[in-house]
Amino acid sequence: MSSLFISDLHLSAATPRTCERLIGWLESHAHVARDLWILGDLFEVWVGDDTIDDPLEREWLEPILRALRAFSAPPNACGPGKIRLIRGNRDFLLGARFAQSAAITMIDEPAEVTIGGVPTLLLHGDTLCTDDVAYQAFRQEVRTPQWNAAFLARPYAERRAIAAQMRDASRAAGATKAAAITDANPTEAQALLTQHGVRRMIHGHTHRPARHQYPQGERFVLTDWDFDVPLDEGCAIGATRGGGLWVQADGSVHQSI
Ligand SMILES: [Mn+2]
Repeated sequence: MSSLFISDLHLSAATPRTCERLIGWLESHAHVARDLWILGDLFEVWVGDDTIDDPLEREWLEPILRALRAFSAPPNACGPGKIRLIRGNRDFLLGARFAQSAAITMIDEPAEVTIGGVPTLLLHGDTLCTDDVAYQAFRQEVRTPQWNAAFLARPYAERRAIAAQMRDASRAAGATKAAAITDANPTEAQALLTQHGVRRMIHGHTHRPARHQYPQGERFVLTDWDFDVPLDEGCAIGATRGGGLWVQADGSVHQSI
């Protein structure tokens, strides 16, 4: 039995093909997976667990929640906890009600685990992008319990409007940043491997799937999923692959669609 890793699906009402793809993928992989790790950005945006009550969002979200629950249900597994999720920078407000609705166990990052006999560090990956000083300052601000509580206390519609503004600002800022700035910093990655005493690291976030090798160990970057090409963003986004990383019981790693 394998452990599977996926990230950066960025699901929303605007990504019906990616939603459909994930549902099919979950159905076809449930019986071969010992566990599934979702390493952040399952959703394009998450302004709070009351998203589940929004009739418009429910339409695409309910089938996703159902497919996630089915992955962990008999005969695929004997109870919840088969799927573990680390929050990403887009969906860091995922909470307990979502976790229960999807039969998912939420895990704080970085998570030190042994996968296929190999000590492994799991994280979303945005913390590795230390060259993006402006982003790290923003992240520090919005990831405090105080910011979260104040934001979640606002009305749902207001939270959605703020999230849309933040996404537009982030896109505008991202357009002017050099590619190297928004990638993981290799020195930071190597320091983290040493600090945690692990030989392997798996993360997403950068949408630059790769296997990097260092003296300290290796770093796998997961691919994002996007089977919906937004008309206004061209084919660069549509060119990405989707799929998961498999770690077998013997510790070997395979990339799959
Ligand atoms: Mn991300």
